[in-house]
Amino acid sequence: MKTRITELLGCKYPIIQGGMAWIAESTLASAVSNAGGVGLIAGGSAPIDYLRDQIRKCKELTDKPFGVNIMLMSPNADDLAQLCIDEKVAVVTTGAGNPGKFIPAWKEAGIKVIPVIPSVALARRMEKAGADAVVAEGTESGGHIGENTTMCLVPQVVDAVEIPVIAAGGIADGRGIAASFMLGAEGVQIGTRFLASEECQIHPTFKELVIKAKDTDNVVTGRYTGHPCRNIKTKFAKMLASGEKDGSLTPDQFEEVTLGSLRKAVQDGNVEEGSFLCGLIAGMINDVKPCDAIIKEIMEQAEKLLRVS
Ligand code: TUI
Repeated sequence: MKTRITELLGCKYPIIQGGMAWIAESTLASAVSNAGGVGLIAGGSAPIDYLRDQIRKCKELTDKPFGVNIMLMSPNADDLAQLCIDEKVAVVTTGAGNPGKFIPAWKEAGIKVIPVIPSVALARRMEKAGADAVVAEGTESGGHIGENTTMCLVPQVVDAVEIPVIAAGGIADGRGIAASFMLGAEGVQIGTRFLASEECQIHPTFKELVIKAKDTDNVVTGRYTGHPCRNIKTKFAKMLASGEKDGSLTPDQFEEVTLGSLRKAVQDGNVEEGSFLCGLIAGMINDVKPCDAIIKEIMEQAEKLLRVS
């Protein structure tokens, strides 16, 4: 299945992995790239030495293209952005902000730049700033989200820009890819499905929560802080949601109790104090498989539906 995205990135399949903060590291990224997609390592708010180490490990684990996600709210985003240039990373995606100021230097270094955007206005700005493609991310995604849905956002972004569009949010099987292509996307970004992969290094409790999640086991917290995040509906997430609703948690208190909660979920599987960021499609995910089996299954289904093979 050739699209402008497979051509741009030099990959077999038009699938990029979500740049999940605290989660996406070299084992997962290299497994996705080796399976024909494009794996990503999350910069998150990691120390620069950690990210450098992960990039170098990934280079040892795959000779296929892979990328780095820069989370723009990170206090050290400037340093991580420069590291991508120094390490000659093939692809950079960005999240949680406007990467405009970094784009000229990334382009000059030959990096393919793909901002993740939640709106048409930002897609247009990114195209003007020189982005190679955009990920149009619907509110079905896990983690930090915008308000528009994948179904509504993707065709509007496709109509607004000339550069290729990658759909994200709620895509975990071949039907999701086929639907995205019908909306005009030329690739998909998949995050939540890879949480339940063998190569994903999250705590086993996190994988179990993903697999057990039903369609309704999901909640958005933190809208009043300006950083809404989609999570699995654990007791902790329910407490945050009700505290936000009834005013018993101020935004400052919310920030305080969620400080470090991503690490507690990912590394410790701590359901009392961890934030298990996860997309709405988790209800459809029922097993843990290797990344190559996940991608093979998804692509076979998509190709059948799209009748390209
Ligand atoms: O970035 C994500 N998902 C994320 S980042 C993350 S780590 C985090 N930790 C604590 C608080 C917040 C985040 C977990 N999940 N997805 C891409 C994404 N980008 N979604 C929404 C946006 C976005 C929002 C506003 C992109 C640009 C933007 O622009 C604002 C502006 O400056 O114009």
